[in-house]
Amino acid sequence: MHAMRLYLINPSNPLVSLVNVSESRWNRYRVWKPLSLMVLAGLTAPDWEIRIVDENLGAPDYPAMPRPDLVGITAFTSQANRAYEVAAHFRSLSVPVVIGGIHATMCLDEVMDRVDAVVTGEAEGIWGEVLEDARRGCLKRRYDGGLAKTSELAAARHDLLPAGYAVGAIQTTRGCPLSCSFCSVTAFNGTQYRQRPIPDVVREFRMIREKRVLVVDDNLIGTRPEHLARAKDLFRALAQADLRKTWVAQATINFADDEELLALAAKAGCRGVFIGFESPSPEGLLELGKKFNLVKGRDFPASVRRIQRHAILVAGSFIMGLDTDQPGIGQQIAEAGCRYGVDMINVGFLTPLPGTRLWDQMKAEKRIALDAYPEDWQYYTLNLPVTRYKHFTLDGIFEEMESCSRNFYSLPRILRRVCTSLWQRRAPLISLIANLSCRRNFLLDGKAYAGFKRQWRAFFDPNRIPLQPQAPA
Ligand code: B12
Ligand code: SF4
Repeated sequence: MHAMRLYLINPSNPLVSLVNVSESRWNRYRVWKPLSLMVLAGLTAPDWEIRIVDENLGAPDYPAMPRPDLVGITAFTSQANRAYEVAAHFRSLSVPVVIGGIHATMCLDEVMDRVDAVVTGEAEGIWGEVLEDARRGCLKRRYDGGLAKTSELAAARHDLLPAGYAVGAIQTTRGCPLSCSFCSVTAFNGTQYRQRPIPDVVREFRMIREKRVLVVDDNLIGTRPEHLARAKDLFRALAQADLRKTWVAQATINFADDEELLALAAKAGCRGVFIGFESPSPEGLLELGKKFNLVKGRDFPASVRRIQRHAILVAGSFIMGLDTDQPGIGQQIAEAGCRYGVDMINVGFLTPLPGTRLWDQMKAEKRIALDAYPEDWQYYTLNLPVTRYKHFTLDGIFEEMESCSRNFYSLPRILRRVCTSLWQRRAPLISLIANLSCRRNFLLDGKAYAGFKRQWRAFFDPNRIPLQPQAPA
């Protein structure tokens, strides 16, 4: 029996400024590893010869590569177009192609038409069967992995990608109980917060080559007392293992509420946390269903300060273009970021992603402007406006984004933030690189937007994104 050759491919979308290495050297310091493919590789029997292709490092010359027996492609929604291009290439060579991941799960019918097999849900429970069927030449059209038992997760293959990534990746929990209206996580990974056994996480952490790690969990510490207790145990175990690694993670603002948790996180190597503030106004938070941020008496600046006192950087995430947002929102978000005292901000346009409550609402209200799928998926990067906003024109909302960026990422403000983090011994170098990379990415987004508008003028029906604001139908 000859060894079977498997290519696992992460398609790239050049419109995602965050992963654009060729145009921003700062992004070289934060090219994120495609963990889904590393996990799939970890689930693959040793008699398969595996190659992971991360197109974010540059697309290879596929025709020059040896012919594989099977191709597996992952795709977020914004990567779907490119995924179909790559699939078409391999199918033209009669190589079977299987797609999995969030887009395949949410847009099953569309994906089915373009590949040989689709895996919906999490792959752990089903990937072995897919490989066996592929080996026997009898792939089914559809497989469903459902939700995996986190006690049974295999370690990802951290050895397969080339060296040169600045940051490794690991996952310690899945699912989020909070179910915000714009977010795909609850729809895909469920409301139940599932935690991996701590010894498994520590063992896998050791396998990571990079000194810096992204913990990809959507909500590292969870929401309930038992979640927090487990997070503390995890941090104790990581500190005890003395891994000499630093890491960044995502959490909700309750991360700030427990001094012991913060001290343990810092001791375990935590140097940064992404926190979803989402909107500077209570009305905005209500609109997004982010009630967790509306807890009475919550003092954001004090919370941020408490986290930073443990030498942990805080990145604040915001969404622009809500029905409750009015002209001036760009400035308001920048001011909120400064007032809260965060080290950087990440702002995206309100974007209906398939499978979310926001998608259902926008569709029902006929407000999705870019809906010529699959071509238009490439614009679902959160950096480009794809929908009709209640109070903004197309140019208007983009100007708000520019004003936000110009304000928050002005050089004097960057300098002040970096000096403060130097003074407070809070990873000033990371702060500097992250700020410069965000500043550069906003400029790239401007370029992408100019191209997008040129195309829009040339090809698109002028009624798709009106130049005047439109109230919901
Ligand atoms: C880390 C992360 C990133 C990283 C790294 C991405 C990467 N390539 O690894 C960065 C920061 C670059 C990023 C960027 C973006 N992200 Co992001 N990201 C995540 C996050 C937090 C974790 C992803 C992860 O590694 N999960 C762990 C792995 C193991 O799980 P998984 O990917 O789901 O894979 C499992 C299954 O899906 C399945 N599977 C996946 N692929 C395949 C393929 C095959 C063949 C098979 C059989 C199975 C299979 O098997 C795996 C094991 O069970 C997710 C949230 C989440 N919970 O997934 C958001 C998420 C995926 N991101 C999202 C978005 C919107 C984006 C951006 C568009 C916008 C942005 N600015 O953040 C960009 C787009 C990037 C691009 N086009 O290249 C959305 C995607 C929604 C959607 N419908 O597409 C998510 C779900 C967050 C959300 N709140 O909604 N992201
Ligand atoms: S935005 Fe964050 S808190 Fe809200 S559902 Fe998604 S992962 Fe959970």
